[in-house]
Amino acid sequence: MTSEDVATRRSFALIGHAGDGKTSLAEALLHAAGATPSLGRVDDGSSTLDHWPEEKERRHTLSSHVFTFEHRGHVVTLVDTPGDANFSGEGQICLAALDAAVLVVSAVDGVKVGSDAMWRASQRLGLPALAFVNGMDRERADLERTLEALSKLDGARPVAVTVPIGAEHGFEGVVDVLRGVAVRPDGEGPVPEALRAAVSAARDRIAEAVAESDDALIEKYLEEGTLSDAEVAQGLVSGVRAGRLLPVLCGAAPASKGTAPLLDAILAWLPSPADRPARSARALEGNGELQLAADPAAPFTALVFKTVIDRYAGTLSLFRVWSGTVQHDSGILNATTGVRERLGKLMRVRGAEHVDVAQAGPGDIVAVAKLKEVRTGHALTAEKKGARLAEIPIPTGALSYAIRARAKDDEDKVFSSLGRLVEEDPTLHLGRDPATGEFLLTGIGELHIRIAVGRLKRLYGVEAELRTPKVPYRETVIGRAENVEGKLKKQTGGKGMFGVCYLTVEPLPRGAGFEFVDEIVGGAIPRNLIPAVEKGVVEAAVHGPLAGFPVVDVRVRCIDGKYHSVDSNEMAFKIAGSVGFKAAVEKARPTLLEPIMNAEIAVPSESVGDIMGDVSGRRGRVQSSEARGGSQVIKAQVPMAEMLEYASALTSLTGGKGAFRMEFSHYEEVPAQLREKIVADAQAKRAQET
Ligand SMILES: Nc1nc2c(ncn2[C@@H]2O[C@H](COP(=O)(O)OP(=O)(O)OP(=O)(O)O)[C@@H](O)[C@H]2O)c(=O)[nH]1
Ligand SMILES: [Mg+2]
Repeated sequence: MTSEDVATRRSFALIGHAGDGKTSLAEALLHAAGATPSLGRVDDGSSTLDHWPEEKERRHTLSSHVFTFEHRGHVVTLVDTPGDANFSGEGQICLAALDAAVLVVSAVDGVKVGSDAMWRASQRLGLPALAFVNGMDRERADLERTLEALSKLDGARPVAVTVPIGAEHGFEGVVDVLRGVAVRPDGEGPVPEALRAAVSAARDRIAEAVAESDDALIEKYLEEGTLSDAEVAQGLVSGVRAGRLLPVLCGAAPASKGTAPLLDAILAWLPSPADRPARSARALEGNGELQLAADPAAPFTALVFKTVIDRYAGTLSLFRVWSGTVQHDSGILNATTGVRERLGKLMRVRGAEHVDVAQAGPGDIVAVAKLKEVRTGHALTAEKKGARLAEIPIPTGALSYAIRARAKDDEDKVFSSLGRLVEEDPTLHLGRDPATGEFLLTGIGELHIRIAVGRLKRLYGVEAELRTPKVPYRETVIGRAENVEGKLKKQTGGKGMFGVCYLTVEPLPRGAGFEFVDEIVGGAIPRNLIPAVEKGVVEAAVHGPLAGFPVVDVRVRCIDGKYHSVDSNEMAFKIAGSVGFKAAVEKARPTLLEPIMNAEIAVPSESVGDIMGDVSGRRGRVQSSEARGGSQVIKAQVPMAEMLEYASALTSLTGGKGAFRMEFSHYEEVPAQLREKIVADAQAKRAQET
């Protein structure tokens, strides 16, 4: 692969709130580029992207889907991500492997929680972006209001680059402001007379925005009051690639209105891999930190951002090449695990299908089958002179259900199949409750977990049962306990065991985690044995003394100790640490913390009163209520424990017309009465087991 080839690569994710039209837009782009023979539609199940049966049935994207196509000398990879918060973690992992984002928002109700969450995720990664205001053909569509809402997004400098022709049911297409042409689904034409002034004003606003984003151009603009077409075009490219400008297009995706200009903008304005900042990586030979550019001649590095279970090809790993060029049938190294692997065929992904390619270079996104130990997030590299890119962080969920096989005989198959699903979706986690020994399936929300169980049945023909979700309570202290002794003294036969530590325990702010501070002076505990005290403390913190939940937001200071030159060893100090920690926590007014969720509930206005009452009944705090589109949106903070089966409650309160999403916000102390009940339950459970 050559540098000229790298310049032709584009990759981007479609991001936004559920139902705002990402998949419809992706289908329109693919069709406009000639990548699909007919226009796929979400509504009749003909979408190439939403290809899971569950997606066709629910008409929502449940996992990100990848499609690579060629268009006008470019190789473009589009990733359609799910808007529902239950599945957006997986979409965020994909963002880390791509060069740009296209934010899709609704012309009717503008920026919603899902738009905002994914926008923030793309901003954290510094991704250049375009925005597409979709649904211009719908009643109450309003571009100006939506632009206003976009300008409130963190770090966004929106500037409209298309002007709508007609409105609502009469929406025909758009004027591409910079080219000065009207673009309708049946072709291009002159700007309608009635829109001349609006188009000219839009061009002025683009020039102004471009000038403001560029120090060199602002001077000229202030002097001459305008910029040349070439300056505007160039300024727009550099403004977008540097993340300083957000060009906003508009249209109606299923009708292919406004979508052709978006395809042009993707090729013209979004960055090629070579336009992105270098990524730091750790050299595997030597130990230096490298800055890796998208150089096809450099050693191969890549990130695995997705794992797909394919019915025919088995498990596929999708990776994005950052540097170097890799051939099919070549040896590589998993830089994360140190395991050597052999790549078989390299494939470009086209929805549910794949086509072979001989090689892949910077910016290319390809799939390979059956790698031994490669997981989503891992870094791959060349066998020689390799480097390790920072792995992609995996967002995890907080809602756990106990899960077991419906039929006892299926147990092995259920858990091995679940293992594969978890490999495919790393935001799901299968673990064991240490207190009860039950298997727990942890995910982002109820729907996330239920869809996984549904897929288990469809893909592997086995049925699993879920039981009431577990709330991930935490323990902490609200007081201080000073100088609490932790002691182990044993004399059995010859050699004894001896270790004493004195611990002070104090609260830390919420979310601060767990800290151990070594304040031993004068060798009261020998240096080499202090880590053993810490180990004992950390292990004891896994199951707090109150109800067996992990202890968080606590600082443990080891301030003094005693040792014996013969009888002291690591084991003795570890036990002393653990004994001391438990005693200190019990003296420092231990309490329980519970997860609080940010919930956003959209309902018809006649249900608002009922919903608010219900939220208060769930110990929730309503924070705002505002009209959006045809519905009322209530934002509230509610304890997770009260929201476990909210989906069905909402359905009955609103006759099925409500929608909600929620995500973890923070931990708060559990009210005293409830705490007593949770502690009593935990103690009863423990008593039952022993
Ligand atoms: N009238 C109109 N309907 C649209 C438009 N875009 C999408 N739709 C419809 O809105 C619904 C949702 O569209 P999708 O493309 O599935 O939305 P999405 O953003 O992919 O949703 P998720 O996959 O859940 O995140 C479908 O019924 C589409 O036909 C539009 O521009 N105008
Ligand atoms: Mg979709």
